[in-house]
Amino acid sequence: MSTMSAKMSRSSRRRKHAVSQLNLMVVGFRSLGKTSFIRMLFDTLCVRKNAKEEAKLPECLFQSAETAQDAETARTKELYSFTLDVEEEGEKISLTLVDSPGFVRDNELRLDVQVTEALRYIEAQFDHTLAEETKVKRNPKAQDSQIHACLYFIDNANNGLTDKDIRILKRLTARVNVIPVVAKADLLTTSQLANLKQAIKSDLKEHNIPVFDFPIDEEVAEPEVAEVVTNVQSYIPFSLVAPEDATITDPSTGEKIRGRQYAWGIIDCLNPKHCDFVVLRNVLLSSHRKLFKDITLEVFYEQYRTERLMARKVLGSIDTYTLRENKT
Ligand SMILES: Nc1nc2c(ncn2[C@@H]2O[C@H](COP(=O)(O)OP(=O)(O)OP(=O)(O)O)[C@@H](O)[C@H]2O)c(=O)[nH]1
Ligand SMILES: [Mg+2]
Repeated sequence: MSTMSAKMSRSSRRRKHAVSQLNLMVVGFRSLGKTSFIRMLFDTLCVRKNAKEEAKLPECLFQSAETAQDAETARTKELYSFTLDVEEEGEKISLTLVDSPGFVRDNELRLDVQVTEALRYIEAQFDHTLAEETKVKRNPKAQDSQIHACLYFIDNANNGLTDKDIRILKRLTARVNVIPVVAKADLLTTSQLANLKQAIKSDLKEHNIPVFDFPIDEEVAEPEVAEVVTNVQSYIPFSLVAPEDATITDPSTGEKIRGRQYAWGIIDCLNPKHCDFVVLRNVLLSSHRKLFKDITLEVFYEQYRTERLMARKVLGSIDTYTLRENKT
């Protein structure tokens, strides 16, 4: 092995052991299962060391949202985030999950304010990077708090995207990688879900909404995973089912599963035949993680940075103009 390649393999080995940061956010209308999704994802994570105890975790992760009288207390009232040190396929990830309050359906003004608040949060993370970049002495250990992917929850009671969805998605897709998901997929039959997915896909296309476009060339995917997930794009929007609190056992194996029970049978939330959770989880944490981060930095952050610098320039020229005006 030449010294050069030895050096490179050493540095790539080091990179492999370096902790990678990943920040995910969920947004959407009220009560679509955003917090339930965060809870389920949290439940399937392999948390390193005693990080589970160390990290300050939000109470809602351990609360039930099942009963009707709990609905009001279970509602997410403000945006919160928490960070976990996890290990996924041998890679260390510092994972931050951001949950946001559901958008209201019946008040357009309030809705716009809520979307602005979500966007402000995303932009505030860009501001952190911008501030760090302009420092004379940069902190090499500066945290990357940028939101790398944002799941947009779509109400399965509609026959596709509503005008409000379209308006919100247009604003979000200008700032972040948006991944559309259909929550509570258990409430739909197989053909209803297929029709809804198709309707959402054509609405996205018709209105030119640039949600995250999964590359057809699936080189980014791990080889063994690629067998299962040949074309991630075809899954969009991902269907999700969150488990209920009750203990559910698979009648065929007698094992405890994360699922939902009905009079006619059970759903296993981790079964790829029942919903797309496992596929989406793999896309987020493994196969497309780096791509989400690269696009965030190279496209969304760059765009934001340019806008900010332009705005500053304009403000600056106004300042010199007024100064000159005042002098004369
Ligand atoms: N049938 C079904 N119900 C679900 C599913 N996921 C969540 N729920 C239920 O839907 C209700 C709302 O769930 P949450 O996770 O609190 O929804 P949310 O989007 O966080 O709500 P807000 O924070 O108010 O916006 C709860 O009663 C959940 O039990 C699902 O996959 N299927
Ligand atoms: Mg919530």
